Order: sequence, then C-alpha cells, then structure tokens
Amino acid sequence: MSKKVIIPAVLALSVAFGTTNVTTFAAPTGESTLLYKADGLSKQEVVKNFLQSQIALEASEKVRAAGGEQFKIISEEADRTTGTYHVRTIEQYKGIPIYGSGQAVALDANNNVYASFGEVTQTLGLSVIPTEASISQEDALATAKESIESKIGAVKNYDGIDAELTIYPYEGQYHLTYLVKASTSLPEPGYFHYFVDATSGEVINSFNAIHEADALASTPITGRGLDALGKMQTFSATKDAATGKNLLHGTIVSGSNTVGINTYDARRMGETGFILLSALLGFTGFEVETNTNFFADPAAVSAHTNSVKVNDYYQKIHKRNSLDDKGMTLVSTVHIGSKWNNAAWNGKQMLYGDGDGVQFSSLAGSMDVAGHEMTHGVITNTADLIYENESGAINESLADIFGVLSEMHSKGLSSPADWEIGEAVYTPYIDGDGGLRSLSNPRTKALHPAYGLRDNVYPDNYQDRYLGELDNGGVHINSSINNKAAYLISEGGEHYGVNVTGITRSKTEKIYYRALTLYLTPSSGFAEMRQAAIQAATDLYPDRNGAPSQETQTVMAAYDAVGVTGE
Ligand code: TI1
Ligand code: ZN
Ligand code: CA
Ligand code: CA
Repeated sequence: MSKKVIIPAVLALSVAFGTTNVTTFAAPTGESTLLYKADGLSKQEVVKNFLQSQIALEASEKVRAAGGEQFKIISEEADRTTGTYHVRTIEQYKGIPIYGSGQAVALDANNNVYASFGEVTQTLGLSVIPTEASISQEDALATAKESIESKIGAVKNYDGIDAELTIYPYEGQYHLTYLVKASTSLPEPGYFHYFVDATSGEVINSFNAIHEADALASTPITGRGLDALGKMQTFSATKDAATGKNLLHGTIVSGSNTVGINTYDARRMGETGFILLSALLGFTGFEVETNTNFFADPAAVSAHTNSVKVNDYYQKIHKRNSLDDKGMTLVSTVHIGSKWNNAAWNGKQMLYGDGDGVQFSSLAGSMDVAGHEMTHGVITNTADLIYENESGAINESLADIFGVLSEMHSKGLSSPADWEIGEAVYTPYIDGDGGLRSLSNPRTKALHPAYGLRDNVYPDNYQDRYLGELDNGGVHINSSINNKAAYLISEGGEHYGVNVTGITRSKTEKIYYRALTLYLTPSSGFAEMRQAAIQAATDLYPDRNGAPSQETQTVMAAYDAVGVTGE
C-alpha cells in the first residue's frame, strides 16, 4: 500500500543521481557474510565509515572538502532479543538534509555491519549545489500559503506550518529549497508539502500528503512483546499515521494471499454485552496502543501471534485462505469480561477471557484454544453445524480436533504428540494435570455429577452419551466421543475390544478437513459424521480391487470402536 508512494521516489533518485543500492540480506551470524568489520571502532564510526566506503573516494573526499559529512545519524536502537544494533542515517550536503535519502544499517554484537538497506548517492560530491538562500523562510511560507488557499479557500488557522531548508533532488538536479509542511483541517483537511526554490522563490513541486493517508495510515512495523506464557514474540503491527501510535493491526502474507490480523482490548466489558455489541454492531473493542514497538499486553500479544499460527496451519496444510477462504481479516478481542473462564467465536471474531486465575489463566495464552475458536470460524463458513445436540457436539469436536492438530503442527512434527486441549492455561496452580479435555483419553477428565454420566467422566462411547439439556444438549461433553474416534484414526489402539490401525496425523487431518468442507451439513450428527469421514477417506485413499483402503478401514474401525456403527 505504501509502496505506491515510496517506490517512484527511490527509482527517480537512483536513475537521476547515480545511487548504489547496498541492500543485502545477510544473517547476523558468520564472519563470511559481514559487509564491514568493526576493527575496534565505535558503532557510529563503523556506520559512517561503512557508508563512506560505498562511495567512490573522489566523490566522498569532495563532500568532505565542501565542508561536511555526507551521512548523518538520525536514530539508533539496540535490539535486545538478537543482540543487534540498528542505525538510521540520512544524507546531507553542508549540513542540509537531502529529501528522500535514508539508510538503515545493522550491526552484530561485535559492531560489524551485517546488513544495510537504502541507497547511497554516489555523485553528491561531484555536483554543484547552491547552499545560500536568497529568499527568507517567511517568503517561502507566504508563497506556500498563497498557493494552498488558492486551492482550498482561506485558512483561518493552520494546525501546523513550518519551513525547513532542504536539498530537493528533482528532474535530474539538486535544488536548494524550503520544504514547507502545512497541516489544515478547515476548510479542508490537508497535509501540504511545498518545495519552494530558495534561490528563485518559485514553487518547484507540491503535493497533498493526505491523499496518501491510506498508505501512511498502514505503515507496517515489526512489533515485539511478551506473550501470556512469558515468551518474547515478534509480529506484524502498524504505525498509525494520524496518531503516531503503533497498533496491533498486522498482515500475514502467504504466497499471493494477504490476511489482516487485528487484535483489540475489551477492557473487561461484560461478556454478554460484548458478544451482543460485537455481533450486532460490529464493535470489536479498543485499540491496543503503544508509542514504541513494544506491546505490553501479554494477552493481546498471544491472541495476535496465535491467530497467525493457526492461520498458517490452515494455509499450509489445507490451502485455506483465512477462515472464510476469501482472506477475511482475523479479529480477536482480549480481556472480555471480568475473570471470564472461557473463549468464544461469536460468528464474526474470536473472544478471550482473562480466566479467574484458578480454573484458567488468560485463555488467549493457549494455542489450541485459538485453534478451537478459529475452527468455529471455518465451520461457520462451511458445514455450519447447528450448535446444539448431536450437530453441536460434532461442531465442538471438530473445533477440538483442529485445535490440537494446529498446535501440534505449529510446534513441529518431532515434538511429542499432544492430544490435550487447553493445558497451557488450565488450572495454573496444578502442574501436570493436562487440559480441560483429552482427545486421547476423555475418561481421564472429571465431569460434574449434574450430568449424571457413568463414573462422572467425559464419555468415550456413543452409549454413554449425555441426553439432557445442559450445555446446549452436551455439546462440550458428547464432543469427546468424536474426539476419541479422531485420536484412534491417527494414533491407533484398542478400544472396547476393537483394534484400530493408526494412519498418522497428516492423513487424519486431511480426512476431517475434507469431511467438514465437503460433506457435513448443518444438521449432521454422529452417523453422518461417520459417513462423511468414510467418504472423505475413500476419495483420498481409493478402494483397491473393490476393497476399502487401509485408511478407509481405519475410519470405519474407529467409529465402530466409539459405538457409532452406521447401522
Ligand atoms: S466456542 C466456545 C463456547 C463458549 C460459549 C460461551 C459463550 C468454547 O467452546 N469455548 C471453549 C474454550 C476452551 C477451548 C477452553 C479449549 C479450554 C480449552 C470451551 O471449551 N469452553 C468450555 C469451558 C465451555 O464453554 O463449557
Ligand atoms: Zn467451542
Ligand atoms: Ca494442547
Ligand atoms: Ca494445570
């Protein structure tokens, strides 16, 4: 977006002024990739010497002879995560800044230059550039005002207006100009830039930067912050041009797809109120803001980065472009309610409570919870399973299945299998008790006696299902029956006397995704789930000589094992 503004300027500069692009993408390790060695010099000296070394000696000496250095440091920043140091410079001539110039130089822990971005002007020292103004700053301001008001009418009050001597490279020549920047709100909002020739008084060029407001409003930045589990994360965020603040609005680029990720703060607004406001009016909460690129809200950082991970899973494994497969923006809101022990999908976005600190810590902290909620988003856009009774249980189960699968995918296939859901945030004071639900062994999790189930545990068999009205007809309870089937398909095992041969996670997720997106319908229950999974398995792993493939046989055996026999 901002590219359309930036690229022409850079191109114009390099064509007209013989610039050298010194951009490299070396990693901050390894001697061989270094662009410039520190040799005991200070960071600032290294940067300036390095940039000087990019210019032919003759030209660089002429700049010095003309009375000054070509490069001026305008900002420095240490990055504690990587131990690197980042310096921004602009170019100047006799102390006057050159419009549009700029470099970013990166130093490793030993002050060696390992990367550099931005072009270096080669011919500055060889050019004849006037540096004595013959008109005053006031003249330049008056010229700009006159032109602005001829365009938009009389301006009573400028929100801001100033003039600064600037060397302006324009149409193959360096001009000594006053750069006048004027902000107006009435009669029309504007952010005018005027280049007034400081020797002739003429306007060389002008533009209204407010037309670029869109581009400016979404300058991408890299944010950082600790997540809810105390881990430092790096993520895509945005600098808001209007306020100068950084916001948790990011983008994920994957191939030709771009997905927005926006994360907001409900500031503990009650969950019921928020869910209504959000669903009816599209209210998403308040911006998460910072003046630096450090974001200090761990729940927000977690929600933001977990939605990137889950989206990556759907993108990479299932070639799905966001939840609706049309690139919809991923919206999350954290700090819903006070001590709310839940997370939800409200039909449009993800919501996360902070937990009461006993049953749950901040629910945004668990990647499988994010995977669960985001899968409801996928379901809304596909089978749209009705959220009660059997179809509701299948809905909840698919949310759990893709919740754990996306977490395992994100953590890498070599990590031990993790079929628990929510363990990262469940009962923070009790270690090693796993998650709220277990897909591998649902009966290890206690269930309130009010449900009246056998042994007061989650069911792992259709015969033991809950038939009452609580929990929308047991959507979070009977989901365990289908969860167990998915586990058996992937990992195999004996269950109620039925032997199931596991076919791997990778095949399991393809089967369930296909069943969800192609075969399940809003009213599908357990029997339809079995049929859909068998159909998906048969599509992907066809029958041979009239006999079902191992994969299809495994699906049938797993559903037999949990008592969903299809008869
Ligand atoms: S989709 C959401 C329903 C919440 C309804 C309330 C308005 C849901 O299922 N939330 C998950 C959150 C979760 C997921 C917690 C995995 C831990 C692990 C859920 O299971 N909620 C339970 C507590 C429930 O609502 O009964
Ligand atoms: Zn759910
Ligand atoms: Ca887990
Ligand atoms: Ca625990």
